Amino acid sequence: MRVVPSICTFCGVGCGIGLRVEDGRVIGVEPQPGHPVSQGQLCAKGWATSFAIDPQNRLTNPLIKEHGVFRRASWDEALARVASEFRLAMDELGPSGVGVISCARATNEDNYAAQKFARAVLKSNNIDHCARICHSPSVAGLGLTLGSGAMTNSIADIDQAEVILVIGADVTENHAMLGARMLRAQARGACLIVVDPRKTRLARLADIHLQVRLGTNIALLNGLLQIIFANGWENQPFLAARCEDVGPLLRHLAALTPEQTSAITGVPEADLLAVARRYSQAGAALIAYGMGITQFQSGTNNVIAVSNLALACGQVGRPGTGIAPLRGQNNVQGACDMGCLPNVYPGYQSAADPLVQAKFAQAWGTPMPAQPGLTSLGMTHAAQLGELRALMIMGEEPLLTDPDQNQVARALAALDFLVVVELTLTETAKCADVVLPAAAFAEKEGTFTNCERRVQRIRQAITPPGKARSDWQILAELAARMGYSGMGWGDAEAVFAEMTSLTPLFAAMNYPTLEANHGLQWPCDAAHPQGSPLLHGEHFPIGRGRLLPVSYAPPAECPDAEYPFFFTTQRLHFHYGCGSMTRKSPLLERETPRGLLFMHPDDGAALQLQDAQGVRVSSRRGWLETRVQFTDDLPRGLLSMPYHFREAPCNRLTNDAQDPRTKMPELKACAVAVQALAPGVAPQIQAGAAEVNRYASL
Ligand SMILES: Nc1nc2c(c(=O)[nH]1)N[C@H]1C(S)=C(S)[C@@H](COP(=O)(O)OP(=O)(O)OC[C@H]3O[C@@H](n4cnc5c(=O)[nH]c(N)nc54)[C@H](O)[C@@H]3O)O[C@H]1N2
Ligand SMILES: Nc1nc2c(c(=O)[nH]1)N[C@H]1C(S)=C(S)[C@@H](COP(=O)(O)OP(=O)(O)OC[C@H]3O[C@@H](n4cnc5c(=O)[nH]c(N)nc54)[C@H](O)[C@@H]3O)O[C@H]1N2
Ligand code: SF4
Ligand SMILES: [Mo]
Repeated sequence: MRVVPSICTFCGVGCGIGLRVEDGRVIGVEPQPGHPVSQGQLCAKGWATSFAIDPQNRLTNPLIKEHGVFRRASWDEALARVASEFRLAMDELGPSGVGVISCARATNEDNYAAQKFARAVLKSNNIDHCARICHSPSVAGLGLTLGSGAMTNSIADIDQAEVILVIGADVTENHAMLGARMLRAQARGACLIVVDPRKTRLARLADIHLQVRLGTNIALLNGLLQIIFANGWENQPFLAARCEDVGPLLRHLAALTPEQTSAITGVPEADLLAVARRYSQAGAALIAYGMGITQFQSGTNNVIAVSNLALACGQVGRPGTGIAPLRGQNNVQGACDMGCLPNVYPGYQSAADPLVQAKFAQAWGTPMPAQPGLTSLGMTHAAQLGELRALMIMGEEPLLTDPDQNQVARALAALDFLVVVELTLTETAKCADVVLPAAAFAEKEGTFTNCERRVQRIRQAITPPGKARSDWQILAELAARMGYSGMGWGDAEAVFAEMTSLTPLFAAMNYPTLEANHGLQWPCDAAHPQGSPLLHGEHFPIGRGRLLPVSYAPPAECPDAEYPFFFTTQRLHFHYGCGSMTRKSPLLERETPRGLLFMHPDDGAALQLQDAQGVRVSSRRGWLETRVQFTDDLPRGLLSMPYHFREAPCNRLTNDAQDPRTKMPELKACAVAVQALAPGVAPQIQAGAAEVNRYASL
């Protein structure tokens, strides 16, 4: 048995793992001793990796759909078909008629190739990925206020914080190693504050839990700031030296009172006062936040409100302080950094800037698109209008994970051509015309960038199953067939080297230095050859920090007589995303029953429901059936579902009302009605759960 060092393929913490390899198979996983992030530990998902990538659960051949049925095809035939369909769409509609959705689970090298393919071959800025529905408001909001959308400090700063303020993140479940580290910090004396409408595990263990009403983040954060300024607790020297004029924000807050804040948020005034004092007066306080901040139509403003609080108290730019957007996917930071966004090239170089276009046109030997690109949901809408004809989806499952499933299904059906590059035959892949088998992380070389901007090496431990190939290899081959020779890299290292040569943020990185250091944190350039664990120590990339006034606005859809419950969505520790990987593990499947609706027992009693009874849940967009589970984690009137279960797809219900700046949909709030199924009647299964492995033989 060999043990090959790598990085976990699930969440953005980026734990160091060892892949145990025997007879060409990954038979198990162990924690990497001495890894700076995971410190020799892993969560249940990390331990279960071998099931997720097992050849038995994988696509091994290109597939072409004929008369509604998939058949095996050679790479030659499948790629020829993809190339000709993209050509056809481009001939008819030009570059705006085609697009690529990239993959935050794949490597930086794969993502660099995806955006290069979109821009250099398809001549289109229609390139996006799941950050759109995850942390796009962080990229935009912190970009506006600080000049950089990434985590300002490092994970290790948790150990130095006196106060840890967690807003809208369920850290012990979703960033388990960080949750554990926060609890260790609390045990050594740090004050832990959690702001969440649910009593999460961390909220129950916290020193203070502010159980805010759903969607009232801005009211709460503005209210805390008002109390801070009213008591003179702001950091005057920091404001004077490091920030732009605070006047407009002060005037904006002047009319607020703690009574009003308490009335809107449901948080007692005494708790508001305690949190305002603790956070502002701490020697070092850090804020960590997640989807409870970003997944609203007010997402960008929520992020700005977080940033206002941190800047006003000067809790940025020192050890133990900072703003930590807890990036979700193992490589979502990287997919953003690589420019898999319609508005930026690698390293956030603006796609609208003619100088940047000229730079890449010269480097890549072909003109660059000047027309702005579409976001992922923009592509969904364009497809429905017949304005987008051919789409490549590389490692995403929008049919389960995008809002308003019925609308997504209509959009995919309206396309002339869909190609999906995947590890398994997901629900989205089943809709495709061509499916291409991708190599999983253990089967390729490359890098992942975790939530603290740490670029880490992953190593090939085994060969890909069947004919599967790395995403970048597939894209390079396709580019060549479409007449572009600028992607003929020999290996992943060559892709990385090209990227660093064009991206100042990564200028001093290369594979040997990454390997020697357990990865390096960007910016990593001549001035910072060892990387940058701490950002904004002296100044912000935009010079002075900006405090921007933002106002509370309720979610787009609130409960009413027809749909009387507020509905939100969440994650569970034992499953990941669409479940296409974690649900392959019998150990993880055993931990969590299929599809659930969480409800306060008193709401259940009012509806005369029994625990575990079948219910039909409906919203203005669709309905589903599942089982109810009573829990006092939730307040009365608020229901919640996890989004991992294809047989109970909560995104049939969710609303795609969007943040005007980033097009982030409001995945965390909509209104639903609940109807009991007769006792003993099993919920209707939405998508054949028994199909999980039906296509394995293909
Ligand atoms: N086990 C597991 N881990 C994961 C993932 C997974 O699928 N499974 N996915 C990964 C990904 S992609 C991501 S982005 C991260 C996400 O990690 P988190 O950000 O922790 O994700 P969620 O559980 O969706 O939502 C977080 C919290 O927001 C709260 N919330 C809802 N509305 C509000 C509100 O109005 N205000 C406040 N303050 N809070 C609110 C919810 O109650 C919930 O506890 O997790 C990553 N890690
Ligand atoms: N209601 C609701 N909906 C949500 C959320 C929510 O909180 N509530 N959260 C949203 C968030 S934050 C996110 S990030 C999205 C996530 O949405 P998705 O990105 O669609 O979810 P994943 O389950 O991570 O799907 C990724 C797919 O990538 C494949 N994959 C893994 N590695 C590779 C690789 O190397 N190459 C290729 N080609 N494929 C690979 C896996 O097999 C898997 O099927 O969901 C969003 N949807
Ligand atoms: S905390 Fe995240 S990175 Fe670490 S083992 Fe768990 S899923 Fe993997
Ligand atoms: Mo995410």
